[in-house]
Amino acid sequence: MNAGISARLITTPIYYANGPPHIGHLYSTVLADAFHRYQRLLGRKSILTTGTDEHGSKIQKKAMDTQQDPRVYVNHISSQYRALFEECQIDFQDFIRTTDSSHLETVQQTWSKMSENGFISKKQHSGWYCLPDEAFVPEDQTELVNGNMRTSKESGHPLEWTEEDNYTFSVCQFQETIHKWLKDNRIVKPHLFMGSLDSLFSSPIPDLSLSRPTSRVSWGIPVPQDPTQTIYVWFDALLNYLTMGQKHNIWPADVHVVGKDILKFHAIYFPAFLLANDLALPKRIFCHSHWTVDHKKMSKSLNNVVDPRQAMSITGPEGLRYYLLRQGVPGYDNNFDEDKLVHYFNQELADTLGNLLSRCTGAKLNPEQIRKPVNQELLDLALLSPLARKIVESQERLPNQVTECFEEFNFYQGITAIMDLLRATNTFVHEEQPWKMKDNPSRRDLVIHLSLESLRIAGILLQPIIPGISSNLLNKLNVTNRLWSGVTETGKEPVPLKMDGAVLVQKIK
Ligand code: ME8
Repeated sequence: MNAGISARLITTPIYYANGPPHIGHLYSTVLADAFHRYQRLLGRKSILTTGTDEHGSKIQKKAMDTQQDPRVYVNHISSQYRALFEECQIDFQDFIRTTDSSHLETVQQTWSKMSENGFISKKQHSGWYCLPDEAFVPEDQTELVNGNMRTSKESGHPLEWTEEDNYTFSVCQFQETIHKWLKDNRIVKPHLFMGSLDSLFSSPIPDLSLSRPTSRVSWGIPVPQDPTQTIYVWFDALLNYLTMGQKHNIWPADVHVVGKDILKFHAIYFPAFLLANDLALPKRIFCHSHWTVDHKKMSKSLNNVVDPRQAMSITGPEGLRYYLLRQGVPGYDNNFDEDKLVHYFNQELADTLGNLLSRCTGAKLNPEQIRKPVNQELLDLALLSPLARKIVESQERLPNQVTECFEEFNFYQGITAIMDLLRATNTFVHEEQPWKMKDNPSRRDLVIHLSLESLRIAGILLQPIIPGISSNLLNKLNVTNRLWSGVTETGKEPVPLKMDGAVLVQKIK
């Protein structure tokens, strides 16, 4: 695989096909999509992959419980993820399913190579197994609850004692290399998540069991040349990135977006598999926290899981994307709040963005329905009011400011800066009252020009966040160069507006 000169591979986790998608799944995907769209606007080739994780005992059990063939069951769930992502304008180039035959080949080939090179050996393995997390949990990371139930300290899920023959992989031989790589290159972003990993490196990392007896788990990829064993679902799932990398001829990935609950798998086990295969390690692992409800973890047992479709029925998919990226601070847990979803939609998208557009494109104020540059003398900062000066300055500053934020996935900060400019522009229009400037057309033109410039700049910079609304806005403004670099192109000629009569953002009552 070659590291394509400018192509980038951006991935989301692949989601367990054991239930419908919730808001957390959509969040991982929207974060990755916003970053991918931003890359494309920079003029880079970027490939975004997502998909579903369809094997393992958890899914086997779920299919059995609902008396369905596992294949039929995962087909149904996987299609729900795909449909949701399409509806939310996730611009993915590929959707991998771990039941795809090309993926089976990658997994078995990788296994065979690791086995030939002596990295995998068969052993008796015993330990506490956590079915919901699909992982063995070391004794010191377990605790007794209510005197008799052993649970995982990390996830709180119940454990069962398991003794079986399986193939294992020694992770600790790569431990030092991986820790040094993570630290020296600051691979994990935001850096605060390194704390949870550092503690795992403080003692030898236990061997990882890489298979399950087929008698217990049959829904999975068989171990090559040993049909009595099924490949461990996390080995299978993590290699999805390799299947995608090989298919698109890009390696390593530029960024794997993951939730904090699966950071360990991506920052320790996955690199260990890659090292055992002489493959390059990822450039960045972007980790995010979780969405809570009433400040509690979302869980099926608490019956508080937020269904993205319910949220979308209020604001539509663009409103939900906006909310997730506007309120979501990746380093911290965020509380999902329907009132805030509506609030941001109405206050920022409808009142601030939509209102500014309708104000300065109205037939009365802008009878020619054009967007035109103004005389340079008029723009001479000395002639401008303090508020106008502030707007010109922030129009100039904003692109770099937003770039810095988006580079680090701090979409919430970038959006805040864009909204600050739009709000200031609304205030400017309000104070200047251009509709009263019949006798001063050049001043009126200046006010309209600055307002439409704020909208054009905001429209370009908001494309990764709300692609649909931005595209409508830029269509109405008749902006042709929508690339990131085009943001500084004010244009020298008047451009006719293409107002189509439709409201940009309809406020929710
Ligand atoms: O872990 N808030 O799949 P998964 C924010 N198949 N994000 C959340 C969340 C929440 N409350 N709950 C889950 C798996 N997520 C594996 C991944 S990758 C090779 C295999 C996000 O369906 C979080 O990013 O349980 C989590 O990592 C991801 O959903 C997948 O969850």
